[in-house]
Amino acid sequence: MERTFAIIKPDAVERNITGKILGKIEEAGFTIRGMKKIHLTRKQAEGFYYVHKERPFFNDLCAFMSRSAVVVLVLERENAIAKWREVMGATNPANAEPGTIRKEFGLGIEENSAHGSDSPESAAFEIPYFFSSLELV
Ligand code: 3AN
Repeated sequence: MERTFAIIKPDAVERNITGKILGKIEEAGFTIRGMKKIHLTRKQAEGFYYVHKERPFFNDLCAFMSRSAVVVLVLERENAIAKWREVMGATNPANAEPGTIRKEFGLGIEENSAHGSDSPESAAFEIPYFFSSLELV
């Protein structure tokens, strides 16, 4: 069993499609080990995305991620990291496979509805950024 970290991003929470995305998570066989709705500060968003701090889209991305609430999750299943990225689809919704979250719900390359850890190292940083061990069940 493996754990990954996921975010339902502001564009999706604002459009009241949190439940639709949770449905896809459950249909894909993930067990939700942790879940909460939070409104990130700008500083918290910058800390989360620090690996992208030199990228041209960093400021816009942090403004977007802190503009309204998100739902953060810890998901568990076999091969969770790769599987969740498959269920989300490509970063740019235009390139995402049919049936993926980003294809169905994403608005663009930035407002792409969902986040997922891209490696075990990322998951090991991202999960404890948001959850204490007591919050994981
Ligand atoms: P992914 O989320 O698919 O792993 P990353 O890690 O390359 O993609 O990018 C992190 C986030 O930054 C993306 N989820 C997206 O919201 C945003 N992003 C990535 N590339 C761009 C871009 N070219 N322009 C604007 N935002 C971007």
